[in-house]
Amino acid sequence: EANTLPKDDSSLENIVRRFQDSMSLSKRHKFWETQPVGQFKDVGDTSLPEGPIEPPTPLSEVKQEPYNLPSQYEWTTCDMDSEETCNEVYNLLKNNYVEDDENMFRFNYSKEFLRWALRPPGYYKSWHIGVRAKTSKKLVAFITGVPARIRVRDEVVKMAEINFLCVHKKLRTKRLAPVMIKEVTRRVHLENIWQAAYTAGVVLPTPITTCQYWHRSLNPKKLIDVGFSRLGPRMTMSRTIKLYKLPDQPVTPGFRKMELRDVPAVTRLLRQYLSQFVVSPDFDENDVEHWLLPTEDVVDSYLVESPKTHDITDFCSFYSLPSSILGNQNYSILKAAYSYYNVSTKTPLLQLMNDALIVAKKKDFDVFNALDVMHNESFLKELKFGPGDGQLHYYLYNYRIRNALRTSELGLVLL
Ligand code: MYA
Repeated sequence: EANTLPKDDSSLENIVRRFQDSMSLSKRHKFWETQPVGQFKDVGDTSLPEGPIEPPTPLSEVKQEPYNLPSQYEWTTCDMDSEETCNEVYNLLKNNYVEDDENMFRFNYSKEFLRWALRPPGYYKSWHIGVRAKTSKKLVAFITGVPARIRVRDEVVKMAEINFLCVHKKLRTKRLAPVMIKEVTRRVHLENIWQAAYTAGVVLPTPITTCQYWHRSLNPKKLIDVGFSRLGPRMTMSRTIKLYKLPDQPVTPGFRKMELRDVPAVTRLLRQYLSQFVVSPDFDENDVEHWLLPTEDVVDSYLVESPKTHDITDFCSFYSLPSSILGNQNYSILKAAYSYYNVSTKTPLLQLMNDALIVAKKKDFDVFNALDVMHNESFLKELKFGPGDGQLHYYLYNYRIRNALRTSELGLVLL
């Protein structure tokens, strides 16, 4: 025991510790405390190295059988090619996935979106994991991973992006989530992958950064009617509608939808742009074709082709993620576009994103959302985005980052 000095309970260290213990940040996390993630007690410890927290184990030592579930439940691998399975997943999420703090809205990912999100290049079917009730075969829980190469500083790391963790409302707080997380971890390890990236609205040990959503009204009347936004002070409905009015057509010459033939140029543009951030995906042409080539009602991408040189100089994209409106007489769906990856080299980012708003409005989206990542802060206020409530925390599994990042150092958008 190196420290033989009696500990004075009133030492600053102890006062700080008792204060932290009383704060939510050091709530005990019985599960997360056992996992190779940055722990709250290590925040600020500059002696810890960046990189993997624990080394890979030999594949022969990875547990070969699934983890045990409570006896009424069984594992299932969800085949997203199957219309029937895709429907079951869609319905589980539609009824039980993420809601806002006031329970007014719930994400309603479309089936086409789920197929897109879960079948990128090199995906593993075994990472699309469901839990069924043994007797009724009803799908009651879900978690997924997809493979990605994520660059952290100058290291490209093979990771799993974990998403769509969902436990049926009737089965909450029974510690099913930790079993699901351990099972997806086991199946990722079986593919010799040892790191993961994920986001959550809840604080867990320990975010690499914490982002905020900003919202740009496109259909202010509906947003106010459904309680998504409120009339500002000293504002009337007609003044509000006028405030958010947009031109009918994009203003940038050469602004057009991305096509298959643009994949090489967009890949070059995006790789160059993303290289400046501390954490970003390492996209190749296959990834760009999958993640950014427009897919109707799923993802949209536009670019600026110089009318003179035909160079591709700028790029913007957004994905489509509607929310169910819970308990409104007049509307049942909120149509939301989410800013994805944007690159400006010639067109000012402000003008490029204004054109993105214009095309989103034409496609009948009610709201355009963006996180304060990458260079987004440079246009949010000027383009009349307002800050949302609630935060989105980004995490890495089994990879330590010494200090939390600024949101503008993050070049990663998860779905
Ligand atoms: S984020 C979206 C999460 N989904 C929802 O919010 C939908 C609505 N909510 C639910 O379905 C349930 O409330 C869920 C929890 C399923 C979230 N991420 O079973 P429990 C911890 C990680 O009794 P339930 C997304 O999809 C919690 O702190 N952990 O709780 C990314 C506690 O642990 P501890 C979470 O409410 C997911 C334990 O679970 C989350 O019935 C990334 C309680 O379990 C959360 N969002 O179910 C997953 N919420 O005691 C991690 C709660 O320690 C991936 N918990 O505090 C890690 C990388 C894995 C791969 C690694 C490969 C190398």
